[in-house]
Amino acid sequence: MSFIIQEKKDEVNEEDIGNKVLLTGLAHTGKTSIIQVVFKGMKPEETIDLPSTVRYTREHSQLKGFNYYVVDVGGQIAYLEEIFDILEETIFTNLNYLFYVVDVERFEEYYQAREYFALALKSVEKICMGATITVLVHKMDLIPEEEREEKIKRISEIFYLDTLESVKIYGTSIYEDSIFEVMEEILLEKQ
Ligand SMILES: Nc1nc2c(ncn2[C@@H]2O[C@H](COP(=O)(O)OP(=O)(O)OP(=O)(O)O)[C@@H](O)[C@H]2O)c(=O)[nH]1
Ligand SMILES: [Mg+2]
Repeated sequence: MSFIIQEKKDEVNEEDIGNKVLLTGLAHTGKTSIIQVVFKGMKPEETIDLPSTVRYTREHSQLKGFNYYVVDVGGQIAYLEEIFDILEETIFTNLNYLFYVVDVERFEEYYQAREYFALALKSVEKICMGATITVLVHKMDLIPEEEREEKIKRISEIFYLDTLESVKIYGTSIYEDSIFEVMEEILLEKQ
C-alpha cells in the first residue's frame, strides 16, 4: 500500500511547483507533524501516532493561499544517508527552503544532528545555493520557559551557527503559536 502511494507521489511534476520546501533532521523530531499541522490543519494531538516516514514523501500544499511543494524526509539514518547520496539531486534541485528540525529534548542526539546538518549545508552549497536555511529547535512545549533561550544557544554553538550568518534558528512547538509564526515568517516573507 505505502509502495503505491510512494509511486504516485513520484509522478508529481516538478514544473510549476511553487516554492520547494524540505524538512529534514533525525527521526522522531517532529517533521511530519509540522507539515500536517501547518499545511494540512491537523490538530497537534492527532500527530501522536503518526507513523515514521519511510524514505521520503513530496506533495503540493498551500499556506495562506500560496503554493508550496513540500518534501519530508524520514529521519532514520538509512534514509538520511540516501538523500545525501543517490537522492541528492532529486531532493535538493530547485530547493528554496530548508528546515532542519532538532528535538530539543533529545540532547544526547545533538551531535549526531549536527553531522547531518553539516551534510545538508554541503548539499545546499553544491546544488541550491541561496536556499533559505532555518534550524527549528522543536518540541519547546516540553521545556520550561526560562530554559528555552539556553537550549537555543546550546544548539547554535554545537551547530557553529555563529559562523553561518544566513542561517536562522528558532524555538518551535506544534502545541503553541510558534510553529505557525515561524513557518509563516519564513515562507511568506518573499511572497
Ligand atoms: N511535545 C511535542 N511533541 C511533538 C511536537 N511535534 C511533534 N511531536 C511528536 O513527535 C512524535 C514524532 O513526530 P513525527 O512528526 O512523526 O516525527 P518525524 O520527524 O516525522 O519522524 P520520522 O518520520 O521518523 O523522521 C509524534 O509523537 C508527535 O506527536 C511538538 O511540538 N511537541
Ligand atoms: Mg516523518
